[in-house]
Amino acid sequence: MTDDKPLVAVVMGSDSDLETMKRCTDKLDDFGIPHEVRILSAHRTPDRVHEFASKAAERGLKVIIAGAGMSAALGGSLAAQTTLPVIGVPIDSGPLVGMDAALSTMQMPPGVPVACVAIGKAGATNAAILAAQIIATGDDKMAERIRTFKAEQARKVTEKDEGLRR
Ligand code: RP5
Repeated sequence: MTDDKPLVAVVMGSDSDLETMKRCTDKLDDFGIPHEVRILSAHRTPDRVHEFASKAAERGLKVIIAGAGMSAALGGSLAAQTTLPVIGVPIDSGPLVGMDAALSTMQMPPGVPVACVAIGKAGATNAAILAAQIIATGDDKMAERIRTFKAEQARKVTEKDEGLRR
């Protein structure tokens, strides 16, 4: 996290989601994206969700990432109360290990979209990359960082392939 004004908010339903969502904040750090982290629950602290979501855009945030498990109403609840894009990360907590959260996040009724990424840590990482890509649509430096990230990712895979073939 930096001292700059946050562009991304990483919101999660419980501190039990922190370990998973650390993948997201680490990746935002890699991209140099200033972000804030909040614990807000759609069902346990609905008033605080409203307070946060209704002021998020005017505070200069560009993207909200919402990690939540089980019935996972957080992404939808935030999306209902902001014009910002909301990316939902289904957390693999609870007896259904994230399938419930994935369906709750992706199956938003028409009119209130939540962009749903993969369940768990892979999704938390991808949420940060997707947020970076959204920001990059209006930020050439961020677009360059994403190009570099993708090239580096490809280089590592190619190196492994060539290592195996040798
Ligand atoms: C959801 O319920 C949270 O996002 C978390 O994944 C799950 C369990 O929460 P805790 O009981 O661990 O606080 O709201």
